[in-house]
Amino acid sequence: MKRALVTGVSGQDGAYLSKFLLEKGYRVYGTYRRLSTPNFWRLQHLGVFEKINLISCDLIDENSITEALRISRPNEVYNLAAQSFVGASFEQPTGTGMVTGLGVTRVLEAVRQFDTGIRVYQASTSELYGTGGRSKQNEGTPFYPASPYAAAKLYGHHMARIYRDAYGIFACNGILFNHESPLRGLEFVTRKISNGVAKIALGIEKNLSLGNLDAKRDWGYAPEYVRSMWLMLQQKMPDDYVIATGESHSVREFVSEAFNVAGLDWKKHVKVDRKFMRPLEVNLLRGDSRKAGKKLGWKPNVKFRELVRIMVENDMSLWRRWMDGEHFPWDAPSYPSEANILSRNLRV
Ligand code: NAP
Ligand code: G4F
Repeated sequence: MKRALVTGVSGQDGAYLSKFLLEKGYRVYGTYRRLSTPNFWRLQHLGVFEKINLISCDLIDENSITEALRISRPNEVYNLAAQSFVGASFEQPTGTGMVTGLGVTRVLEAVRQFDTGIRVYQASTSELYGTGGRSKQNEGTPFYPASPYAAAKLYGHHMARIYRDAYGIFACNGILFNHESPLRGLEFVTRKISNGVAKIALGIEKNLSLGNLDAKRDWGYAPEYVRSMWLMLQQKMPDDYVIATGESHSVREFVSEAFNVAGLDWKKHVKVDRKFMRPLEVNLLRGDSRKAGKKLGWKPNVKFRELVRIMVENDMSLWRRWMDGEHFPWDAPSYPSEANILSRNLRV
């Protein structure tokens, strides 16, 4: 039986990937951080919580990474753990560098010392392209990161390549464009919108405050994207791949489509609040995943409109069940209104 270690198992991708690997017959080990309140709702939601071997580990603590490798003795490591929110990286630039950047080196170095035969997937990102993009971005497009998050990820990206070239470690960078789902964190714009629309449609809230509506993203469906991570580690040779839908839509289009699903006019409910704008913005991401199509046989099926519908209908259905008195593991009811969270822009 193959063994996989997934760092960041409590996150969106960690949850879907674990389910995928269990279905493939893997023994799955997942690392989680010690938090004051445990955060396993996604694994519970997917019905896989009991099937995963959980190991406490923090990417700032190298001993905990070595210990995770010793306990799991994996064939494959999927390094998904990160401070993954671009907005927060402007507020915590050094912390983001320590986790999202140096954390990668800690994982790679632990692998090098423990067993160089372990295959490593590094969660790289389309944010690496930053402000430079105009046409479709592929593996040859220059990187020009535009946030502390992206700069940290670029460092991790290069370290994975360096460990591949220097030590022969089978390390792959998955340059994944934005991928969303009902399990997306509530601070990311798609889920913020789908949850906001559901609450407005059900009369729980009246308005939704957002930042830059003009930014464009290439949004895909997370359960399909985790398959590409696994495919990368099954190849003969390690390599880096862009994973994307090839379509780009603005935040405004996402908003309009999401309110449509609920039969509402977005213009009556959406306010622009500059507190949700970033000091530097990535205006346009649109990926070219032809290499992944050709070499991995990977292609996306769920496109923009279906993705929006899946997310809005899911949040509406869960809020209805919750209001009917049903209680289940879920993030939305305990998530505070972002109105109470000050941004650095407004603190000065
Ligand atoms: P996510 O939902 O934010 O999950 C991040 C995971 O990392 C969580 O399990 C989190 O644990 C964990 N984590 C945070 N800080 C940590 C630390 N110091 N030590 C150990 N674990 C830590 O992110 P995601 O959307 O699943 O994304 C997975 C990875 O892909 C991330 O590296 C992200 O940067 C990258 N990525 C994501 C996308 C996307 O569109 N989703 C696109 C490209 C790349 P807690 O639950 O305790 O917070
Ligand atoms: O949903 P977002 O926060 O995602 P972002 O910044 O694109 O990053 C995500 O995708 C990356 C891949 O490209 C990952 F590497 C990263 O880990 C993360 O998963 O913001 C999307 C866009 C931005 O342009 C943002 O300025 O939406 C804009 N936006 C407008 N109003 C907002 C809001 N973003 C958030 N989070 N909240 C708003 O109210």
